[in-house]
Amino acid sequence: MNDTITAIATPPGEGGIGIIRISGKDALAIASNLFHPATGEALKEPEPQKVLFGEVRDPESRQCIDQVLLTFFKGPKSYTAEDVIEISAHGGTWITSRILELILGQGARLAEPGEFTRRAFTNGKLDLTQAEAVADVIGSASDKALSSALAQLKGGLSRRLNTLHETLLNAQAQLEAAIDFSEDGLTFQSREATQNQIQQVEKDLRKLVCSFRQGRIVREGMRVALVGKPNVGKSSLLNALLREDRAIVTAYAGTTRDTLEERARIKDIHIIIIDSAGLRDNPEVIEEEGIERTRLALEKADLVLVVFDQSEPLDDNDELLMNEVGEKPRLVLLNKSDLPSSWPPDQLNNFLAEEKPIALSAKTLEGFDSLEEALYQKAIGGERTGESVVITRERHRDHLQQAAEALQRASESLMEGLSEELVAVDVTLAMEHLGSVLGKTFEEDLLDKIFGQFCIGK
Ligand SMILES: Nc1nc2c(ncn2[C@@H]2O[C@H](COP(=O)(O)OP(=O)(O)OP(=O)(O)O)[C@@H](O)[C@H]2O)c(=O)[nH]1
Ligand SMILES: [Mg+2]
Repeated sequence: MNDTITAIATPPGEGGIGIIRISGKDALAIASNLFHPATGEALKEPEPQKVLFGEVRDPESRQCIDQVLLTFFKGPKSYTAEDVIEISAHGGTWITSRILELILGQGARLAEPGEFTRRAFTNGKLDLTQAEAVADVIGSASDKALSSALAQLKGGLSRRLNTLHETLLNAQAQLEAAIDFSEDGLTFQSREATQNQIQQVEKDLRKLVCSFRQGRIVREGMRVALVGKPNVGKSSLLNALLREDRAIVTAYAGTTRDTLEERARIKDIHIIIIDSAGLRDNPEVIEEEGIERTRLALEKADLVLVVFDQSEPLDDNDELLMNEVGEKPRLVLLNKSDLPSSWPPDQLNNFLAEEKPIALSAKTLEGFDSLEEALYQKAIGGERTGESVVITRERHRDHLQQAAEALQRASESLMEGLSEELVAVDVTLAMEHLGSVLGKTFEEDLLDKIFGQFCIGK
């Protein structure tokens, strides 16, 4: 942790500017050996956060490598809280790697992916949720994803969790006091008051856990699986949604054998559309394998588009389909609306019961506006919880879920009149889970995993 690290911070390839970053106690000394300000003075103790113009020269050959701008960020007022130097050179692959090589030659070490941010975390500049948000800000692919990542970077989630942690600490103190001093006849906050505190925190945590579906959809996109009997037009619908002939479409039932994933965008959200093999009884062998994959796709989907062909009479396979979909969130689509319907309205009502189907045609694109609006509402509108903080990572969801469960046990123990010691065990456990999300307690391999997903130079 004490060495000085360096990396090219801009993406590989050619561009207007290429930035090389150095962080650590020798950052300034290393830069002084390579950088020569245009003023002719030596780079001794430059004014922090001020941009200097000059040249990078090879200390051995004295050859000028490039004209650059250099900025010095004096720790702790820097990204990593250490001394940081940023050199903005012309953005050529050769130039940036030459400068990097010179810096390495001065004793710096090449940074691991995410190591700058890891240092920012270790040095207390960011907590773990904020460090994770840095990767999400960089990776965000829509305004919604970006604003949710920025809110987390600015500490939205941390503040919420810290407040809850504080409340638990308070409840814990009351429990401990009751354990230690109860025999002296002192009275503390009543068990009910402590229980109320614990229940309130549990409720808040459960709300956050519920925001995960929304958060993940914003961050990664909504997984939408097209399922239906063979030949109802699933692949045609995929193509129509993508406005591209991506999947093979034929009049032969059983055309699609494998699942196929494609990304599309509706307004500001990403969706991942999955086309799949048609579901039916007595399939052929390859088809059977395809159907297994359809089931997997179904399982992993956030939303299922259940496709029917309203130009063909209903049969047993339609029933089979509804059973397969089970309780998954869904939209029912009646495709081929350009053809005459073979479904008498009564039969339709009986069969679909409470569903509000969308009639549409993959051929004429009739009904597609309704479909896209419905998809958008499913992704965004339907479940607005009024919660401004959403969680976007499974890691957070799992810890918060476990914290909520521990608190539920704690409040049950209080209600049943069990001892404070027992209650305190669960409250402590809940606090530990919150601490894990924030990075108050962590394992090195968890950090390796989180920061390993960063790009080099971040
Ligand atoms: N008239 C009409 N024909 C359609 C429509 N959608 C699909 N078709 C036709 O229906 C047939 C089957 O379409 P596909 O998209 O291959 O159906 P699928 O559900 O993917 O079929 P499998 O892959 O076999 O499960 C093709 O001949 C399409 O041209 C539609 O809206 N109107
Ligand atoms: Mg198909």
